[in-house]
Amino acid sequence: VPMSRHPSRPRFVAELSQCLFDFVIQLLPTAEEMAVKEDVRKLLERLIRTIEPDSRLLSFGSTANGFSLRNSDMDLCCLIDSDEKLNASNLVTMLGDLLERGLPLGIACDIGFENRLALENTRLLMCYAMIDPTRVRTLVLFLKVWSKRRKINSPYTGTLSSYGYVLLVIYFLVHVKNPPVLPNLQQMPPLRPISKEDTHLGGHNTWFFDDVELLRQRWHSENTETVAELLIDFFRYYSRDFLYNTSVVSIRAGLLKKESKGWQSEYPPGRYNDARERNRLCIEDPFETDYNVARCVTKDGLYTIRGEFMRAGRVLAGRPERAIMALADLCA
Ligand code: 3AT
Ligand code: MG
Repeated sequence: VPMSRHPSRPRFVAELSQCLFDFVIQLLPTAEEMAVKEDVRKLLERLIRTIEPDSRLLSFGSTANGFSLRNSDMDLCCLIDSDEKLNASNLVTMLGDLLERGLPLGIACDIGFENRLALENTRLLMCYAMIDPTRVRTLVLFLKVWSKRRKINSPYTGTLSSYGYVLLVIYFLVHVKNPPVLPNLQQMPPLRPISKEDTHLGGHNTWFFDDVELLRQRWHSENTETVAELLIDFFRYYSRDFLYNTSVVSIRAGLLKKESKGWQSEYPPGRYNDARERNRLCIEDPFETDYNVARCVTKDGLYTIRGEFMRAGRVLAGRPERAIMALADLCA
């Protein structure tokens, strides 16, 4: 029997899953890179403490949530625990000088101050990643590489931040997939009563179910789709089904309407930065719910992003001979 040049669809999809794992694994930071980053964080923290002894320097973003790629920047957040933040401006000056001159070992980093919400949303994403590490991490990391290679991961020029893409993936796994791949950590009943002081940060409710060990014992997804099946469906959903003009992605509450958040284009189009331009693509921040994470996405940016979702869908729906070729084509 002659071997078919075109493997069957199920075989293609199975092969694609394997390729996605292999592809993502070689892009992960090495243990050495992680160790160097931790050394740099400690060094900077020691420096900061010479000025403000009651301060801490914590890592957030991809370095802390398990979604980092090799050689990615490090996001750091400086917290001052004392009430009198007398030295804060000295600290900012000192860090500014330091970062301008460059850090040891060629590590690039951003340092922010008192960004406690970012620390919490980092922890939320990390918990989601830990519930189903293989599927969640592979999907997220692949989409990060893909969006960078396709040049649609640039909030400064009108496309979407990595954080935005991660929220699209989690929304898809919690609210679109049926049965869901992930539970909604912000809507699960707490194990014990919680008080408002414990859960609110600057007026925002930051509570979520964070006992991942317990979840891994008790929560099992009925969804058995492979990474490749999920990826193909992700591209289908965001190129065909999601209603960009009227809908808001919310990992906290599911699908919302722009109207219900006052994010529709109710004003006559002005020339600069009017609501319409800011809210082309709407992704609600999990905690800061009046904040649209995708507010930087412009009309052109969204057009490009949607075009890329469609292109990816086409590449994977076609009958490529081998999964590895499809992946190469996808990220070309
Ligand atoms: P890269 O590896 O740097 O591409 P990342 O996972 O570090 O991706 P970002 O650099 O986009 O992601 O964001 C780092 C963190 O900063 C993630 C989140 O805690 C916070 N953050 C970023 N953008 C926003 C935003 N628009 N609203 C609120 N928090 C944000
Ligand atoms: Mg980052």
